[in-house]
Amino acid sequence: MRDYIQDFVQMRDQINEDSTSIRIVNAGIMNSGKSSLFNSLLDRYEFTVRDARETVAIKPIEWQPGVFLIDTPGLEANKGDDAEANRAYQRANMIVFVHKLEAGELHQSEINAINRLKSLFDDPKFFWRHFCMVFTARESRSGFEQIVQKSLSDVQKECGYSDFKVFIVSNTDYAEGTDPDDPIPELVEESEIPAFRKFLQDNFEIWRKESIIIKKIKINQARESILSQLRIERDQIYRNIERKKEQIQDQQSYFLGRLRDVFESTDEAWREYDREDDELIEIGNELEELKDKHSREVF
Ligand SMILES: Nc1nc2c(ncn2[C@@H]2O[C@H](COP(=O)(O)OP(=O)(O)OP(=O)(O)O)[C@@H](O)[C@H]2O)c(=O)[nH]1
Ligand SMILES: [Mg+2]
Repeated sequence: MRDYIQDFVQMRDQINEDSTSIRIVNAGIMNSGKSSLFNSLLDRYEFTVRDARETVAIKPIEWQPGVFLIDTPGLEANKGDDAEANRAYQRANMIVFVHKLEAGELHQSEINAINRLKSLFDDPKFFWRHFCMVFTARESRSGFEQIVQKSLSDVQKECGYSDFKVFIVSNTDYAEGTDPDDPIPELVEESEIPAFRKFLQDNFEIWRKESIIIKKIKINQARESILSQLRIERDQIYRNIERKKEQIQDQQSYFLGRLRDVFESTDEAWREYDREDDELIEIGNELEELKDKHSREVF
């Protein structure tokens, strides 16, 4: 039998841990600038950046006390569900979907990926409240507004919502603007990284409060789920006991029947024996009489 108490303790600890930390998780196809975006937030080179498929494992880094940035590998169009990444998205306080403007509008595979992320949540409203989009490489396209507009209208059409926060950033401008040898504050501002960072920071308090409510709901859900499994197991045990009882009763009545048969046939044998006994006495008597008669006749 499973150790349900152990399961519950594990679930409760996980929920408690979730409620005490804030997790910001990025998502997007490979090479979209996910790791670069988180490095910009951190103001340091923490996540490896390369112009090829680079991030292969989920990597959390503490950005501020209790606030984690979780860098994920690129979503692949034809890849099946990745359990680890899915768990990270389900536990996220904010999912940051990253798209690089150099690639033009959102690709169908990215729209599908957003729908897949949405399907990880029971409540679509909850999902959209914890979703935002960041377009990177702002400096690479002069007409980026149209690309963003078209992308958002596609998301609206295919995913059913587009009223989430959108940032159009440049990681390269930010890096250039924050060069300690030659800082360019205007370039930093233009990169929209500070605005994105402020948006996240402004939400910390809200997410912390929300986490307390979610924690209560989740602990209740965990309790209910463990209880319902326990009830199922208890009913199964009762059914097994009933089945065993029936089997024992069947066996008992079978043996009692057999015993009755044996007793009856023994009684019959005794009666037969008694009858034979009477006959024997009779024959004995007859013999004695004959013997008497015979001896009288002879002498
Ligand atoms: N021009 C420009 N290039 C960028 C920007 N952000 C990222 N890049 C470049 O895009 C390439 C990929 O960046 P990454 O941050 O590694 O992208 P990723 O999404 O983490 O990639 P994977 O980990 O492979 O999924 C690198 O060459 C970056 O320098 C940006 O804002 N502007
Ligand atoms: Mg990466």
